[in-house]
Amino acid sequence: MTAYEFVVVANRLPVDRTVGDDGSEAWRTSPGGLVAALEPVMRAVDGAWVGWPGQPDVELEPFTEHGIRLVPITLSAQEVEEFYEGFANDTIWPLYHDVIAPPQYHREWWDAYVTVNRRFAEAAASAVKENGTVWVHDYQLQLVPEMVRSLRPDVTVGYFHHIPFPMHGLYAQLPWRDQVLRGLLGADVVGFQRPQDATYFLAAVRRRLKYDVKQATVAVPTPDGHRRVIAKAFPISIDTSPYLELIAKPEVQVRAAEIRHSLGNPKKILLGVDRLDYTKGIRHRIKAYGELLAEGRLNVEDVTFIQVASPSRERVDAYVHLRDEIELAVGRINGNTDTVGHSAIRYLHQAFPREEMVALYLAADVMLVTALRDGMNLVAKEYIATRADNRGALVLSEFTGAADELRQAVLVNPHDIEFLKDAIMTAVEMPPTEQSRRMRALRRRVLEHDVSAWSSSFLEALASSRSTRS
Ligand code: GDG
Repeated sequence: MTAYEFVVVANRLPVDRTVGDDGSEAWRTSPGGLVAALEPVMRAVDGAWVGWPGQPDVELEPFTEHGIRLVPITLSAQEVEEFYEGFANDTIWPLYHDVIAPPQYHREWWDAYVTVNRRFAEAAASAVKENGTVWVHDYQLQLVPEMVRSLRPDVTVGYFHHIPFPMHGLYAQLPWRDQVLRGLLGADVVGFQRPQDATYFLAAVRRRLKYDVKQATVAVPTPDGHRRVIAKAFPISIDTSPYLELIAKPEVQVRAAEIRHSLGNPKKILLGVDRLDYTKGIRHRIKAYGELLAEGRLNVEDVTFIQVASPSRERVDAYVHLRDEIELAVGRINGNTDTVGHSAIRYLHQAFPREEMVALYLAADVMLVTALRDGMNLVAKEYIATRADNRGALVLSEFTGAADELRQAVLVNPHDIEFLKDAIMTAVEMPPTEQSRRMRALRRRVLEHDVSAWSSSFLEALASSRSTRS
């Protein structure tokens, strides 16, 4: 195989397979921020992307799409169940989000995790050039850094963790806690969303492995001395350009006006946009809103709340239950408060094209981001990017990575329903001058610190770790 200077390893390839009416197959670049951030880097240095195409038992040779070399990894249906739905999404995901849902620990899931991580590592190790760079992404692949290092000691390895890292008291539950730490420490730089995540990781390394930790540097023992590993925060952001382009399009503006009109021209539109996930605090948000209506602090004739809950992980039990709970709560509130002409909550269990999402952001007077735990939360940043007129208000949970940066949002503890209700009222009633004062500062932050600033800062740290390597 041709070898590449820069290899990205992520659970998913940055493309989705589409099947046309005539049965023909094609690939469409998925519009994620990660692709946008890495595309320029990959083009500049000749890169490849190792990942799973998203369907079981698909065996594909490496291919090039939109100028990116793609190296597909095959997962069997059983591996999708045990590695992806099981260990990644039903063990690590709930544990790392502070046990909001109970993590399931199964030894056969762990075995599948090790097997699949090795497959990714082997593909990356054979795709990368001598002295090249491998950048591994996220919690599905925590063992890959160490596996790549042992296969290819010449290579520089980076790892970025997109979700939170839990405090030691919770992390210690993981039956394979030491193996996972060793897996991550195979990287030269381990990046996290918040300084707090890096602190928890370093504390776990110190306590469990007894390695020497000084500030952000871990000394990992090797047969001939030690290796230095840097662990620190690199808060991720969005590619702002497609958002700025879309809000300037007349058809998107017309669509935003149409949305407001179709809701009966409410005085205020509230919006939530999330994958349907128990970490996102959708139930808390609905409860608070329902109580505001019941108490008469909000009136269904004046406000509408649109909740987009895009389908996610639908084969994992916790997600099936969550969907039932949310739909029950929405049905109750609408049943109790709707009038013939006005609906309290427009609940959309659907995924929409980005144009429609931007029209929704444009239409929304108040954005509700009430996650109970979230690595960053890009929705908050996307909403801000679309507010070119500096109007609108963001209610933002303290438990998101975004809250570290977006201090001018209306910050809230979503567990405290009274506080959440007051925060929603503050946002609904915020005078335009106050909206504008806050939004200016928020926009400055998001536009300056975009996803390319994020990837550059990570890659600079990785390059300097290489130059100081002993
Ligand atoms: C993980 C971490 C971290 C959602 N529904 C639709 C749609 N989306 C898009 C949003 C946004 C993205 O999905 C969701 O990103 P978030 O950051 O909000 O959350 P996670 O999916 O949990 O992402 C998170 C992130 O990784 C990056 O490091 O911030 O903390 O959990 O871009 O707009 N997009 C479209 N239709 C939908 O229906 N087009």
